[in-house]
Amino acid sequence: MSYPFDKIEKKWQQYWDENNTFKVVEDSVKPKYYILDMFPYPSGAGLHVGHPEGYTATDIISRYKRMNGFNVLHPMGWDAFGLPAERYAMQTGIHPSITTQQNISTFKRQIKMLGLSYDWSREVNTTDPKYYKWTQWIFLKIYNSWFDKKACKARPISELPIPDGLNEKEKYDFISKHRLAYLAEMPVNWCGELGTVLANEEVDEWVEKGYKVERKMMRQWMLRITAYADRLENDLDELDWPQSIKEMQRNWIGKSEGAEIEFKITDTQETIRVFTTRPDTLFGSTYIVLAPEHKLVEKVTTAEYFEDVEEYRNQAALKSEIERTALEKNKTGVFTGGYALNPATKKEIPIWIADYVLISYGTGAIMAVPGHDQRDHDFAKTYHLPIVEVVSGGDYKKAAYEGEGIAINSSNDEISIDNLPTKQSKDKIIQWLEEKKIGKRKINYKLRDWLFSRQRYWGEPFPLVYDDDGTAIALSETELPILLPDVESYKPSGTGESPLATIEKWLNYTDPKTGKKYRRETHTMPQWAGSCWYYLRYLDTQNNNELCSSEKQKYWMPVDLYVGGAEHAVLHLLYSRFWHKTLFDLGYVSTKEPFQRLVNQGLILGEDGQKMSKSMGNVVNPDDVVIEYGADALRLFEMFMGPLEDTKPWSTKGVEGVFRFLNRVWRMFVDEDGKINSSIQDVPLTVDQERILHQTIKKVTSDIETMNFNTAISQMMIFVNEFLNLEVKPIAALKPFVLLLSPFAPHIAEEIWEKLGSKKSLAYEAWSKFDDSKTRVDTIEMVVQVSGKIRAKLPLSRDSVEEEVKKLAFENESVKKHLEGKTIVKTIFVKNKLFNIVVK
Ligand code: ANZ
Repeated sequence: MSYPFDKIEKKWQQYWDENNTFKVVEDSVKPKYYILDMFPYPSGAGLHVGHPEGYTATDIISRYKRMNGFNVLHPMGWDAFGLPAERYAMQTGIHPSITTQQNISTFKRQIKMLGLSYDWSREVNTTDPKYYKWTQWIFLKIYNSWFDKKACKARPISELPIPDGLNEKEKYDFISKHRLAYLAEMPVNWCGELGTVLANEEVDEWVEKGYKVERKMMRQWMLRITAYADRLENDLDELDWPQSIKEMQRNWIGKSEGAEIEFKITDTQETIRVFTTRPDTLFGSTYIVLAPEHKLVEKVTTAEYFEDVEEYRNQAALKSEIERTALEKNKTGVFTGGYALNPATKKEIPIWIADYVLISYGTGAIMAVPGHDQRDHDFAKTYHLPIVEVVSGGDYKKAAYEGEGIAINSSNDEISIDNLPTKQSKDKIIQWLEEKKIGKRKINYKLRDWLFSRQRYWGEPFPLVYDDDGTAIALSETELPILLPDVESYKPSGTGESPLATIEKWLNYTDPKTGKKYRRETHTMPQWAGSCWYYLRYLDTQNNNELCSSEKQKYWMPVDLYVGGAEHAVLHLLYSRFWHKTLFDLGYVSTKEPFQRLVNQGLILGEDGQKMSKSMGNVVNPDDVVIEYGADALRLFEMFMGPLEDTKPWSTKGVEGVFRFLNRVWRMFVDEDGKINSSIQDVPLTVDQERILHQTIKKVTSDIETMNFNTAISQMMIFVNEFLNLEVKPIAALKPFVLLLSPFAPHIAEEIWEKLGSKKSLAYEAWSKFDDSKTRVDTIEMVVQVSGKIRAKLPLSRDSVEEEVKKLAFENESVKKHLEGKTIVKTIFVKNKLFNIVVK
């Protein structure tokens, strides 16, 4: 019969709830430890077995840290704005707030059923006006700031030096240009048939259904994250994050060092600026390519090529950036009829347009060097453009040689970089360009400003209005929160605006002071907004006057450990670092970075080794596992599956295995009447028992510290194997074991602890200590062989020397017998293990 996990788990969950066991307040005496889980989006599907993996890991650390005297903050909440609830509302007419609430209750019930030690008094919900008031407030702070490049930090708009002599309009424009939040015409995914803008993640689905999705320009809010590119990159060095995630962030930021060079357009006063990482190849540039959207395209295109160019531009508009950068060989483009002067070779080179050049990167124009850039090489082959070798090292006729080397064919009457290695030729040519004022050193970033508007209903409204001229005006902080109004229909407005545009009453805003009328911003914020700063709200959820009090912030920040899926490696983590840095610059937080240590849990696959999905029918529901085996078994199994960071398949057998282990633990302590076993007695430990106990404490402790939970569990299994069947079980070994088990399987541990006579929860009991000298084995068993056959096993003290072993071996009766009449050839000694006498 299995142990009564069902009763026990309910009992202790209720106990923790009623006693507020895990509620924390600031305590200057104890060291703090802030452990954060990536809060979930409460989807309609309920909790997935992937969720408890990270949550159990952080729960183990939380419980362990509490027992080690830390003041542990471990909160949970809901990232509840987002597309699925809105789409569901579109289909059913049910308000997203209703489905969100239902989903939250399901998630909460499921999370509570796992016995996770959250301080529920700190729960947050991003869709709660009391929460999003502060999301809007941070937006206002960002909007009302500018980036001081010299100081490399954000500062309030009030400190922006405004040039003298500007009229009101010019002043407004000047300030707008400097704000960290600004309006820009940006492409959106527009689907005319649906009358709506699609989120990037929706595009594929509709295109597959045969809808036409094109890119349409729309005025949208942008956040100037690019101002922070350098700091976002540099500060990664100080973080205790997985290297792979740091690398992904670095790639996303994409720092690229090179130069900008100007090419004069023939017969005009205009120049084309290009960005290149290889200014040393300037002599090899045989044509120029503009992105189809480049604003000089109209200027350079001659009448003869006008039609071709127009047609090509229209086609390019239908392709996404990803399609355009795909590494296919057949690059396309058209000649514009225009020419520009290569300042190094002094040759007129043709200007083309091609969609492999993106408008959003660098200057949207390139100097093509087909000898040394493969994309240009492919293009030049297709369109029979000249290919020249300017860096030695490859066979430029076959493929571009993109490596470094010695410059060749690179001189004119003013400059020569011939015979110089790449690094020097770069420096020399940049210097020449700078002297001639036709180029300069330049660092570019792949990182783009953050497109922050969504044409959606279920998001935070912007605290902004427009006057009749379309001038944007920020509302005052005192008006926050700007509530999301109810709408009749969640269908898009048809104009590309969000459903908010259909609510006349809400749309019109009258300034309470001046009576002037305005129209509200109908875009909403992206789902990332609420998750950018939730870790700060947990510190002070009830504060209606501040985002969080500065004392609390100083006490708890930074987050000491952040655990979540690697799918958030880039966007969420980059966006929240950006917001945090802005808040830091403006003095609202005191740490440069929000998350000191980051750990990513691996994916849990289905039992078949495939990604869990409804269509594969391999989804494991945590509810089912808990009903059958209990929460402690689920927790223990998820930690026993393998290293936390690894991807690993589910195994029902594995759950049964840990469940059996828990039953053994139960039997070790509890007899059939539910009382503590009479075999548990207050007797001294034998040397062996003491050693196993101390080894177990040591291993479990260090494995929790390094988050190697699976091996900690193995060690506890060893312990149970040793103690389960003893006729007399020493309490002095079993009691500490309960504490070791408790972070992993807290319900069963609490229940046993209580049976052992405690009146209160073990949550704050002191963690068991080990004595390192007691973890070592002092006697060992020396195997004695005669010609490879075991003839004796001698109990010896550890590290006995050869002479000593030899003496005892030759005195042993059994060994003596096997040596009779033989000649000894040699002896082999392996310390602490083996003594072999080879005979003839
Ligand atoms: C000439 C050249 C010669 C280049 C050569 C490379 C090798 P990263 O490292 O990504 O910054 N480029 C610049 N702007 C572009 C745009 N808007 N769309 C597509 N390509 C663009 O790469 C910078 C290089 O990518 C630039 O250096 C430019 O090609 C191209 F042997 O210029 B290079």
